[in-house]
Amino acid sequence: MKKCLVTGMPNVGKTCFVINFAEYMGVSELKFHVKQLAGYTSINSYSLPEAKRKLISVKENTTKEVQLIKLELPKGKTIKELHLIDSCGLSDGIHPDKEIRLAMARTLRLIRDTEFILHIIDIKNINKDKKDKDILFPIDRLILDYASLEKRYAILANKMDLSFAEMNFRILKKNLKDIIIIPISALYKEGFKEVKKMVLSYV
Ligand SMILES: Nc1nc2c(ncn2[C@@H]2O[C@H](COP(=O)(O)OP(=O)(O)O)[C@@H](O)[C@H]2O)c(=O)[nH]1
Ligand SMILES: [Mg+2]
Repeated sequence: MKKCLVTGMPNVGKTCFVINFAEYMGVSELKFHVKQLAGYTSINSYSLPEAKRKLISVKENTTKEVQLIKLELPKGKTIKELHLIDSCGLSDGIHPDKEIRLAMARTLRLIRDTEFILHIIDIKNINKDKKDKDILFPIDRLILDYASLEKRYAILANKMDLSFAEMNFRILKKNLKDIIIIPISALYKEGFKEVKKMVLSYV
């Protein structure tokens, strides 16, 4: 069994990606395995519409737990299991809420301990006045600097359905030439074929 961490800043669409990608891969009932602070794991089951309604939100830091979905992927004649992990987004500075600070610390540990990282970036979050890696927000740059050297790593440039996204995507590609960047819309399940290909090459 292999693990894949979906990470990035708050509100970039991590949870939306995890739920819709699981749906794309044929899952009809979502079973989120949630690590409880007491040490045990509980299972929260949702129908797809229910998961979307309850877990995806415009509010920052909606996801505080580490929640994972077990995906079964057909590869040749065998079935491979992949744990797709969703967790609290990382933001700048020291968050005033202790619960969120602890959740972010858990995400940092996951980044350190997981071999395969899908880094979701909101295509809005690009600083067009800068060059190279500096076009990313500082947190995104830190994740990229660490994970792209140490891990199997790709950026998923999300929210490509938005109007200015194409232009920002071209700028992103031009400035990060050595990085695998897949344009997606987690909301509309676009670009998932490419992601599936990458995931299958890993499991
Ligand atoms: N337009 C657009 N909005 C998206 C997309 N993916 C996620 N969102 C929205 O972004 C917000 C944050 O999504 P969520 O998955 O909760 O983000 P998370 O904090 O990274 O887990 C929600 O309002 C989603 O509907 C996308 O591909 N396109
Ligand atoms: Mg979330």
